Amino acid sequence: MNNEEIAEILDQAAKNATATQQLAEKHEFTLEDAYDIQRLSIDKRLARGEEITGFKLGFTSRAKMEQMGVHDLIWGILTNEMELQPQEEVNLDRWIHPRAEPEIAFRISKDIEESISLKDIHKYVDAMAPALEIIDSRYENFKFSLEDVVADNCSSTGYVIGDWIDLNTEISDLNIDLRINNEVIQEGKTSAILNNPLQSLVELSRLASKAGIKVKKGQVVLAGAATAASYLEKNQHIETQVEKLGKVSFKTK
Ligand code: OOG
Ligand code: MG
Repeated sequence: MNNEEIAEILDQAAKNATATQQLAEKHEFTLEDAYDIQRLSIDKRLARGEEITGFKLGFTSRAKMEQMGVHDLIWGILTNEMELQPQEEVNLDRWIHPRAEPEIAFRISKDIEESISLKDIHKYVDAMAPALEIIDSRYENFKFSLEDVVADNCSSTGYVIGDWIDLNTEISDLNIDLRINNEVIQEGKTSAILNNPLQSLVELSRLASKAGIKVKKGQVVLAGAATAASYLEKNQHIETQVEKLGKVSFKTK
């Protein structure tokens, strides 16, 4: 099976909310193939009229690596179809076995075309916000290898972003949590994300420039979850609270 055929399987699994078996071992694809498959599956979304709204980093914290058993930083692509509005009520039937995780989002203010360093971040990013990511692996039982999860666009399926605030606030060591129906289910520190969530932008700039991809003005970047993710059920209120940044939430039905 070639990369295009594998991309088709993953795209259909996402579209039909039906899990597929893992593919990397059976079809012997490499990490490089996996990113190619990810691009091919995004091309299918673009052909349906979706637009790229940003990027996400994955496995930037130990909590996530340990929960999923994958220990390498990964990156994926976000589209407008994945974006939810704050407080939106979303029907869980559109997904397979969704989980939510608390994140920090950044807003790009100037195109990034090369690898940038931490001290230059403020030239390219003007705001940040509390965010929630919804991940929904297209693989059975939410189990995958590094190659599998990358090919599956890093389980990307939804995100919601709170109010943007200036980048001036120091965010390297803030409390961040995940609340379901007002009960704290996960809690951590933003330092869990690569010691400083801003470092995720440095990593993205390196990976994107190497792949020949521009991170454009107006796009958003999710830094990666600071805590493990939790499964969603119907009729829940899901919220993250991030010290100094505020909160954002959505509902399920
Ligand atoms: C892969 C996505 C990881 C994060 O924030 O670490 C991720 C997964 O856990 O299914 O989004
Ligand atoms: Mg995430």
